[in-house]
Amino acid sequence: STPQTITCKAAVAWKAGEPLKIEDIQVAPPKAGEVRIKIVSTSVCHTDSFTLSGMDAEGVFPCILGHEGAGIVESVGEGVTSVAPGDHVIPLYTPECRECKFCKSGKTNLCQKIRATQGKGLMPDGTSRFSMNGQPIFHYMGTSTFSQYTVVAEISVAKIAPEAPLDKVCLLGCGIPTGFGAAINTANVQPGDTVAIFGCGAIGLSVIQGAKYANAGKIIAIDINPSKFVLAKEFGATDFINPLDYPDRPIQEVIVDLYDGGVDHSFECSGGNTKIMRAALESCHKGWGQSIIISVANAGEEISTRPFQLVTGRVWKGTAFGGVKGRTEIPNYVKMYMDGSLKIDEYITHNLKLEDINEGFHLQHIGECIRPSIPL
Ligand code: AHE
Ligand code: ZN
Ligand code: ZN
Repeated sequence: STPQTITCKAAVAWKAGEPLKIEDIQVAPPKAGEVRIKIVSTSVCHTDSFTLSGMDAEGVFPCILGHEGAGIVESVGEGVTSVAPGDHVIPLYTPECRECKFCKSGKTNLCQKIRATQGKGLMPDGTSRFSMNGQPIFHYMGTSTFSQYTVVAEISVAKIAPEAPLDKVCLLGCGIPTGFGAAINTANVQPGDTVAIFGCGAIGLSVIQGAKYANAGKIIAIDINPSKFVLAKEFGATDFINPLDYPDRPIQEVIVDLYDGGVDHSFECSGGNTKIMRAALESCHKGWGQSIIISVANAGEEISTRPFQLVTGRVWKGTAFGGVKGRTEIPNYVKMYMDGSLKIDEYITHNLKLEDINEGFHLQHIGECIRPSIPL
């Protein structure tokens, strides 16, 4: 039977800086190459509140935010072959078409096949599947998981094992692969390496998890909120530094002193603080230390350091979605969770209803919540 328009609940971002509002919206059927998904669970990532704040250069309103979700395929458009109704899936904000220059390069996960329209809040054909009483509503990051139903491109869908609990593996939509992949793919942490993690939220914890998986030697957790060290330790951190304990010295100086000239790898997971990005770079060992920028800074922000830092062998890098090619690799992250070699449950500090999603944003902002799990 031909799929029809669905009316369902969604959290709509009407305007930058305003709380999300739960509305009954319309979700059109998937067009050719598209997939309509019944979202079962979503979480919230800092980037959702970043875009809602109005600081995202690509933010368009009204839109439906959300990019950490999991669900079940409800219907597929013409020509879709890789998934079918009933399949359990995770929507991907970094797609994997396997045929664009980027996908074929073997050098990056940044598939560009639909990047232009995705950045404008539209499906690849330049239109939206979301509306409310005839008024179009924009998509977000190609995923829009704050809705009971969403439509995404086929290349933006990772098919996962049906046994996996969707209220947990929804976290594999962003934070966990981003941090874990930054350690494994982007930095290529080696056994015995010394690693520093600036910021111990969901991303930092995932870097810690990845560094431990790679058998790093010292794993240094850095945060100004020492309550974060409890989970950091559980995830594998060996050393703990609160920069507020060193009010008279830049933290990079402290780290270079304490760790024999600096660390092999540093990871900036601070939520977009460009001063911390600099401190992370300057904590690296002369000659080879590399620093990975993970978080998203406000529109207009710039990073700086003395060029001498790079001349003397430190390397500044960045990563999106941890370098992970989602359709190929996310099913393996699900398997690792199922066989006990990847932690997910420990991140979920709150269970919230969709109606309370603004509270989730708030709790995350004040550092109370690592990740909420929100059933749709
Ligand atoms: N739209 C922003 C940039 C936002 C951004 O950098 N997004 C990250 C993912 S954040 C996940 O929580 C990303 O993957 N970027 C790669 C890409 O292609 O967007 C802006 O500055 O305009
Ligand atoms: Zn995210
Ligand atoms: Zn591609």
